[in-house]
Amino acid sequence: MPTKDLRDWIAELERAGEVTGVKGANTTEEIGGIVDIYMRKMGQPAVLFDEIPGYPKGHRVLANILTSIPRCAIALGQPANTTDRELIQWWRKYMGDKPSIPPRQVNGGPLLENVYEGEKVDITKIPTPKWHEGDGGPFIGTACLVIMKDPDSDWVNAGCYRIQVHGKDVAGLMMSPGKHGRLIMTKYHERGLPCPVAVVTGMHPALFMLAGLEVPYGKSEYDMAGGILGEGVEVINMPKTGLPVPANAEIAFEGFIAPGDTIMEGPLGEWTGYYSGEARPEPAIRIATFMHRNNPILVGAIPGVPPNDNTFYFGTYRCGAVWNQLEAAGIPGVQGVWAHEAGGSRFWLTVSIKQMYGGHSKQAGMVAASCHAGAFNNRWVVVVDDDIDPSNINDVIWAMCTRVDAREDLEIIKGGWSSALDPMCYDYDGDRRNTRTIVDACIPWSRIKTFPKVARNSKELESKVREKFAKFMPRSG
Ligand SMILES: Cc1cc2nc3c(=O)[nH]c(=O)nc-3n(C[C@H](O)[C@H](O)[C@H](O)COP(=O)(O)O)c2cc1C
Ligand SMILES: [Mn+2]
Repeated sequence: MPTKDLRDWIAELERAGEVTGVKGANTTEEIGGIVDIYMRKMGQPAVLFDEIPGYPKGHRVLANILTSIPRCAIALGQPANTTDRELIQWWRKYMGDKPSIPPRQVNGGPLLENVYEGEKVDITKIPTPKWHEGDGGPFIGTACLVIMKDPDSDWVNAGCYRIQVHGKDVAGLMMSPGKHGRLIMTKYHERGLPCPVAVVTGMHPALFMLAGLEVPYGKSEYDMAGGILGEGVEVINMPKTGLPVPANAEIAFEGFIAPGDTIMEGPLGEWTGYYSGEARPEPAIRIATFMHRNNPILVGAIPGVPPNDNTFYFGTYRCGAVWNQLEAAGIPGVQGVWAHEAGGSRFWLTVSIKQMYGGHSKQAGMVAASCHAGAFNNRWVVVVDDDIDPSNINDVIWAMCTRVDAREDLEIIKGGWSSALDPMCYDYDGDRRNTRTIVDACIPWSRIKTFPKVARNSKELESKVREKFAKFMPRSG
């Protein structure tokens, strides 16, 4: 059995009613325009575009991929009816176990169905949308793997960094400082050597998820993805660079980044919902080989006004990481964590606790706002009691409306860990910081026994009527 690929995931989405089709939308603005609408409201299916004007029928684009709990769950090998709470527990366990299985070399695969070299390379054959009107051009790499090998060891890194199409055999690559790809590229360039690189799009989403997460320096994302899939990813080596790419991926190309070879790159709307400036010079990939499956599917994970593709998969991962770190810091009674989708999974965290002592809720809020997984770009932390579902924004707002006394319950922390992507960050001489607010929306500890009674089902009545009248229950909630 070949390892699971993108098409297996799409087939599972079809069975779960998690994907819809759109025909006839163009790449210049219509696909992006439609994806923007689908992303805005949670609970919408993924969208598979076909019959794209100017391209052969069957050359498709898949977007709005990981903006639902069922789609994330299926990608991680879990049932479609997994709840957000269960998914967070899955990540917590995953972070503890860190399963890892190395890739397996194979001799061929569907990716080799169409191979072009030299003059014949033309990546513009792939329908590549301009995702938002203000973008600097079409981006073929959003949900992608950028593969590089450390020149000093066997380490193969696969990071997700955006790739802009600049012509039939040129692409731009944007890697922020500190990213593994950038560190590896710098090693080649410091030795005066071109950096070999391969780009893959349209692989099983578990690979994309790992490529977008902070896998430690020196560890291959391929091994980690194998751990999720339960078997080593089948790979073939690209002919010029020898870099391994999944044998059943949809689209791949390889090439070289010469020292000092840059091209004006960007902008692309960011996960914060804003642009961060104008086009800038970034490394150029000169493409030597381009290959794709028959009827290739380009996959997009589009940043933009959240909720977006970062929100759910990254958000549920972050919830697990913050939960683990709260417990590691000695906070008892954590019942739930939610990195709200509208906050791009970083700006807003809700933590639910079972209060056990005075000061417990403030302590939980301070740790959530400062622990490694929660601190970067955070702006709001709301701590709620255990009767509040942290992923239900109505519940959270109700708690904020009825359990907060601003004189006591708001803490403002200045000089927090931030970045230029936060439009409200401020500068200490180029050192980007932000202000964050902790809202203690728990019932005051001193009033916990006398606080007005909540007018809602007891747990007992709730489960009794849910069971007896199961077929009359609303679809969700
Ligand atoms: C959809 C998506 C797009 C991303 N785009 C970029 C990007 O263009 N540049 C970048 O430096 N990081 C980007 N990131 C973040 C990196 O993928 C992430 O930091 C990852 O850990 C990088 O891999 P590395 O740890 O091997 O460097 C993106 C993440 C996602 C999920
Ligand atoms: Mn890495």
